[in-house]
Amino acid sequence: MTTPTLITVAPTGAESAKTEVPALPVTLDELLLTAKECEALGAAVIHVHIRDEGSRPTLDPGRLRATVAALRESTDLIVQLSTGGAVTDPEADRLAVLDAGPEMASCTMGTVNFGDGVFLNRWEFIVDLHTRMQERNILPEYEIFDLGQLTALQRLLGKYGLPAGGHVHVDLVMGVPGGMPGTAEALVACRQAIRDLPAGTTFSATGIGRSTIPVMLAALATDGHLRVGMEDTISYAKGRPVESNMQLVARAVGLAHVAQRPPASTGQARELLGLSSRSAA
Ligand code: KMH
Ligand code: ZN
Repeated sequence: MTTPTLITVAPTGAESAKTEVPALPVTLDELLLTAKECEALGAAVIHVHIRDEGSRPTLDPGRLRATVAALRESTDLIVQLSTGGAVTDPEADRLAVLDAGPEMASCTMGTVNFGDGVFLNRWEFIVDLHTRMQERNILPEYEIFDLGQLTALQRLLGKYGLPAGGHVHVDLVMGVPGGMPGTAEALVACRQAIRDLPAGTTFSATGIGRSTIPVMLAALATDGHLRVGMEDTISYAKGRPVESNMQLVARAVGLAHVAQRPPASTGQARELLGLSSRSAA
């Protein structure tokens, strides 16, 4: 039986400025519209970064809670909050993201150079995020920017146990300047390392910028799932800015059909991720 394709949309991120990328959803209304349209096209998970009234990245607890509530109210998407935030966000604020009670949250498995910045993820901080998510019944998406971070994940699970519910889900973030390249070869190397994680581990992959297509094709060919969106990709093709997140989701849906692995519904996605038998925190 073929595995359906879990499609995650990451619509906003923390890196692009609204002034430079006007199609970026930055207000709650823009985010909700994007979420509903992407769900209708075939996305099942939304990876959420929010912005303040000046369109700057924020981890404001009130705004995060309101965002989770509004997305739950108007969509059936699995809401995954970013605990990565922006490279400048302090650890305490990143941990406090969990207080908004999402169904999922990201947990990056190591420090990585991130363009001109450093995305700092100390071991103790990772352990804190992992154990707090266990306590609150929040499913982590382990973000992997480099091959060795999969070994760090193996160590984390060996020492501190599986996430609540027992399912492990990984997202390969490829092609970040400072991380692993966004190539089929690098993805296959990660795929091999994922085999050393607990049985049933699922993975998605995203390629930053122009690596989006090779990464998507390689993920589809190796039983992987897809993450797409304007957090990672703002050029649809050379010289063609992305018009909307829907355009990226539609392309991923099309490729998933070509691969004969149609998009997972939100219900199928919850089954795949072991979320269907539990309630959100
Ligand atoms: N914005 C990056 C520094 C995550 O969301 O967890 C981190 C990031 C990863 O986007
Ligand atoms: Zn993110």
